[in-house]
Amino acid sequence: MDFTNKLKAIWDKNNSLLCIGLDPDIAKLPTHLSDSEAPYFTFNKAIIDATADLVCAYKPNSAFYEARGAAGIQELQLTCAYIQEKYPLIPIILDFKRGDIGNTNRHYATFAFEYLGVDAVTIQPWQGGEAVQVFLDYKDKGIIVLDRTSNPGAGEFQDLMVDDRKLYLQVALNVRDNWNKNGNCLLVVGATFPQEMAEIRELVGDDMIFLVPGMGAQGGGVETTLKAGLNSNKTGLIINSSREIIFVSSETDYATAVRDKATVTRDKINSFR
Ligand code: OMP
Repeated sequence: MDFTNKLKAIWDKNNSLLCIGLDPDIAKLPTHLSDSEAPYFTFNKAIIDATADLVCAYKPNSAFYEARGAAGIQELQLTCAYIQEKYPLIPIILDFKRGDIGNTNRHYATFAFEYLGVDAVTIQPWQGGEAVQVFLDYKDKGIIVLDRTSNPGAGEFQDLMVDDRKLYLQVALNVRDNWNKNGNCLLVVGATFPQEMAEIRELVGDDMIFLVPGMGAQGGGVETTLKAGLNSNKTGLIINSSREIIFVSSETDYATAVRDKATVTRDKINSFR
């Protein structure tokens, strides 16, 4: 099943727009895990088992694994394989924000789609459609393009006026009209900028799905996000939260606390749909 249909099915099945970001950090892990052989995988596994009926996706961010070298990459691979085997209905988004010339992108895509076998990736649009075509050609995979990011300094380039429109609106329009021929493109739109999110929704219409980071630890609001980004089917959003959920407790029974936090977050999101 392609990424969009897999996502739509799990939105319905789990009644959830919540994506949990699997961004482990050795300094923040429950202390009893820091000495274990595969601390990130062990940590993730418990979180996945505790939340698989509450989420619409998991989003491991490659940076947290790459930082630990070969061992980290192996734990990323184990995490993806575990989800694929035990919870095959839940899509995996590899957040790696890659982008280079086409020949190099081919190898990034191979890592994500052939080696890890993930369902979607985040990419940056800076080098243009010709360069990212190699990602777009994976028709069954979700290609999630950075558009209006959640960080405080996002506007430095993204807000620049280009032909009477801000750059993030030009990117959104270009993705919709030129890159989305296979219907597999999504946009990253931060929860910290609801006004910009509303403008993008208005411009691109109902069909484009947004990956929304920035809720929780970065201060994005639930109500403002839902108001700005929902489409007319009351979906259209993958709302990510990482630190606020996964590090809610450092006790040995952290998975129970994670489940409680994820339940509250999912239900809060649903209360504004
Ligand atoms: P928390 O702030 O802990 O919820 O984590 C947010 C996650 O979303 C991290 O993995 C970020 O790298 C990622 N992210 C952003 O925070 N802002 C963006 O604009 C884009 C992303 C992303 O592509 O997911």
